[in-house]
Amino acid sequence: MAIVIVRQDDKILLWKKALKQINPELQVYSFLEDHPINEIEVALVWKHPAGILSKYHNLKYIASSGAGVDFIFEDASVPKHLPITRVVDKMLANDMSEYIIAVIFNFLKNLNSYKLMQTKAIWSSKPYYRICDLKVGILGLGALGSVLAKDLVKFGFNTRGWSASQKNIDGIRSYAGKEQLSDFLAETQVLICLLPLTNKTKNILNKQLFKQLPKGAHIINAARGGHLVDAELIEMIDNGHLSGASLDVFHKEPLEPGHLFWAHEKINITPHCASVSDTDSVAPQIIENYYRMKKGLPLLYLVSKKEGY
Ligand code: NDP
Ligand code: OXD
Repeated sequence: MAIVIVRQDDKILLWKKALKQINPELQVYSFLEDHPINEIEVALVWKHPAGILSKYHNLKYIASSGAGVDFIFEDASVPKHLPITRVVDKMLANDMSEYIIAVIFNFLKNLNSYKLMQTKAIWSSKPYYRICDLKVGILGLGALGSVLAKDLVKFGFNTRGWSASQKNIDGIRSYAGKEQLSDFLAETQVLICLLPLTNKTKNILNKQLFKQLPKGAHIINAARGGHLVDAELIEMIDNGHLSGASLDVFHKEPLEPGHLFWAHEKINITPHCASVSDTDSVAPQIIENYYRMKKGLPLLYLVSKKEGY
């Protein structure tokens, strides 16, 4: 009766410590140490090596240690019958909101342009936006997008959101489904992507979508690199339709050294750090689900296999 942590970064010990702190009796193993394969019932994963999970024959479910689960669906060897859970966490949502708000203010006040001008010793001021001038649109009003939407409203931004189903959030104009996407885009000057990466949302940030935004719009992608068609973003910035983009996520991470995004003056890059699961904040829900599984109760934050999120 044990949990195995499978990830390829340096956070395994941190997760182990956070879980053991709640229940020191719990058997928690790193996949890198000697561990009883047949006793493993839960795999707590983040970008695990493909193929590895099929060796745990007594697995009851797979827990993503992040909000996203696309990397689990991408591993064709993951047994199809296993439930998948994901992280829904207040701190994760607040961190994302703070990140996006910082990026929006950067855009509003041209801070990146000034940083660039500083490197060339250029003294020249630019017109700036005010909060009241700007219409902000969020693709995805889920655990993260809905918190961001409420925070943007508190700041006074004119805010709209697009999701699969209609939402009722105070101060937000809600658009739903493919039929309402064009209306949502028509006035959105800052477009934020917080969608899960699924068959339906892959490559959604493409030329055809960008063309429907007003001239000068800014793109923020903090969801997944697979949402964006990189070459079409560059084309639409270079032809002047878009003013620029702020990207936290990429097709291949780390972003490859020669990628055109690195040197593009109108593209801001952060290294997939918008919001990162805090082990102490998230560990209680991992343990809660472990007990639920033991008691045969429904798991929290189950992913829909059909929808892929
Ligand atoms: P949720 O599943 O809670 O929300 C997803 C939202 O997207 C929902 O509102 C859903 O609509 C909407 N949606 C899904 N598919 C479609 C579609 N085809 N058309 C329209 N709307 C759609 O996810 P989270 O908010 O928790 O996370 C979103 C993503 O953010 C994660 O999947 C992950 O990729 C990324 N992320 C990035 C981080 C970073 O550091 N850069 C950190 C954490 C997450 P409905 O509500 O109607 O179902
Ligand atoms: C997540 C992420 O999905 O960090 O949680 O990207």
